[in-house]
Amino acid sequence: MTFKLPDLPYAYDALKPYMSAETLQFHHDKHHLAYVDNGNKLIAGSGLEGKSIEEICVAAFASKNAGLVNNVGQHYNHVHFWRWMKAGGGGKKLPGKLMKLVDEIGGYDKLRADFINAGLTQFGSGWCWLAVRDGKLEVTKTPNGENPLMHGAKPILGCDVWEHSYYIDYRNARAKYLEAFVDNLVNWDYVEEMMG
Ligand code: MN3
Repeated sequence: MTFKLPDLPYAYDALKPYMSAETLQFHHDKHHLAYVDNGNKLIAGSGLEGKSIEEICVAAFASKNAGLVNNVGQHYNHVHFWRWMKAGGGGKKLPGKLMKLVDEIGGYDKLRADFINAGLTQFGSGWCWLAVRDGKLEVTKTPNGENPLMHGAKPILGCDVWEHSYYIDYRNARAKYLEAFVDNLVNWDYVEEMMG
């Protein structure tokens, strides 16, 4: 497959004041584009060209192909990251099917605390996640371009904790960025849609 940079599903300034147009211009137009371009170079001749992006993530991780893990992994992660946010999102009003699974792991307040803590304790770059494994939710974190697909689970929400995602708006205050993401940006309808 040929990877393509998707358009943002909203205007560059749609997420302010929680995420600025400048952050989205650099993050989407430059960082994500680089993963797309590098992914297309690395996939050529790899034998994985005909696979889905999910299958490529799993196969690249299993074969310890770090270039593909990081570039195709980041492409997958960012395609969804843009859609995991919306203006006026966040907070505890979750759609019913999702809320039911959240209640099974201790409720919204615990999920919020666990998710933020996962992002805070990911040393260096990476992601914190809400994923589904065997019908149950779990909160995890991964380094660099890895994602839960590579660890046998289905990601339904992820937050990018690489500094390029927050340094323009929050400088070194990763906790403030994570709180703003959960409280003001998450598109819970898309999270539920990812449950399939
Ligand atoms: Mn990023």
